[in-house]
Amino acid sequence: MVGLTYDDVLLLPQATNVIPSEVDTSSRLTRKISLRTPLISAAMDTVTESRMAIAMARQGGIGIIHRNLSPEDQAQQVRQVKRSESGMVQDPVTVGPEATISQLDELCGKYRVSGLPVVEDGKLLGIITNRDLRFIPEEEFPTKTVRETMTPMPLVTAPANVSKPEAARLLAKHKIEKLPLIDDDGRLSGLITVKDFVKTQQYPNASKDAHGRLLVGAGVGYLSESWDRALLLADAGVDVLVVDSANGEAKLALDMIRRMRGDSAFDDVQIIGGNVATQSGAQALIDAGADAVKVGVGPGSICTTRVVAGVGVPQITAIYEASKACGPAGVPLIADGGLQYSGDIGKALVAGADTVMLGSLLAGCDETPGDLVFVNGKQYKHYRGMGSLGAMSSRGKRSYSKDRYFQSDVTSDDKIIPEGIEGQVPFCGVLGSVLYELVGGLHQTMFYSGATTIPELKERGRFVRMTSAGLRESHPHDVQMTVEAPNYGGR
Ligand code: RVP
Repeated sequence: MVGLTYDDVLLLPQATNVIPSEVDTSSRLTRKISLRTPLISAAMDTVTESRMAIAMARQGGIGIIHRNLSPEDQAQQVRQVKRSESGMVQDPVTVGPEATISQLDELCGKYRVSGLPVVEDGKLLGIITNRDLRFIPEEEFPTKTVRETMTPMPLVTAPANVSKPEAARLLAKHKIEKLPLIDDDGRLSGLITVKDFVKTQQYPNASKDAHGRLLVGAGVGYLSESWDRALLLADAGVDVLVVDSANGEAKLALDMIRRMRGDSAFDDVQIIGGNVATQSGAQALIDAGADAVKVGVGPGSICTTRVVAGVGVPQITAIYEASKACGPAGVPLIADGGLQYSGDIGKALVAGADTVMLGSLLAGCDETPGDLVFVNGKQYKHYRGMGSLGAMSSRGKRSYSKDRYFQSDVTSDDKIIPEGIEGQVPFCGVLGSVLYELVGGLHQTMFYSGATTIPELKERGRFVRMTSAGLRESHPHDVQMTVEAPNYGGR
């Protein structure tokens, strides 16, 4: 078998009357979930925590929260995404009347909210927001209570079944930012905020669940302790769980998917299995009950599996082979790792993928975890493989991701066999502008291919294989680049 990857192929230009800005990039993430933007941010500790997941979902994609965190912290990250914006917060964070302003401040910081309903024994007593705190000196925060400071009932409220237009009317009429919803006994049953209305208009493509909350995924392992982690995440409202393994065909990983699929706790959760790189690997995941199959063994920019273990399949061939199992079964395929340019997205889709997962292309964004690093006056962000020594070693805190590489029994850091490296990528600003370039590139692919939808692109796309001279010709050549383009060389 010959193994080809992104740099080995190009898509043939075709007759077209498609206008790039009018194409529809919606595609299936799993059996039950579709995304308007077929992009996923990788479950890596230098790529996806709640901030990134929120930004991805707002743009119509989805983020998978990494699992190099305690189960509680990971579930907390999921909750932050689910609470970040929605038509209505069903289970709002609240504060008790006897809490101090310092405690309130901590809660608001933790949940990234600007104010909270004040509740005692389920009953709404009042509301406390930035407005109430504006004239309180900071020295008084540790002693002043919420009861002394809040705006008490009667407040403008609405019943739980209030319609969206009516809620918007009440917010506007009373010039308020938060509308608590209460039942006949005055018990708090939800909260609508003006911010949510603004966000809905600002991000019309956002990926949302039936309650208007942003979609989010999270990675889990397959060892016995992963079961409790998965239950915690399901309880936190996660939409998608990715059973995350460097060899998705390993019996333990398949058993985990089978067990989850057979348990009603995961009825509302879509399960992604991976990673595999062959038809039989994809078939094994489908047979175990996976709702999507993730493909990629060794293509990642930070991955050394192919040289350390000598194992892997170049990514275009891996996608094509796996799609032979996924296509007939109607199970979506995720192409994970190895994408360097926007043009690789269309290549992955034509090879058989439905969505793509990105690490290095997003790691330089403002929304990723970690601070900016300055090197010779240029700005960078750290980016490391989950199989790197740094991610798998304890270094003072526990690593939760060693089992991705089947090394969870390794107790000392000098016995780890890394399958990834640690590095940095240029800082590239906010995710919104990076995705604008990536999705814009996909629009162009669709124009050249004469496709107005992703299924049409998958159907119509045809490859030509290149030589190394063809690849050299594809990139700028024989000219010294003086200005970096935002989607080439400037990242
Ligand atoms: P890339 O987008 O090329 O940076 O690749 C990201 C992908 O690489 C991840 O989604 C994951 O599948 C894989 N990965 C993460 N860590 C490692 C490793 O340490 N080998 N590989």
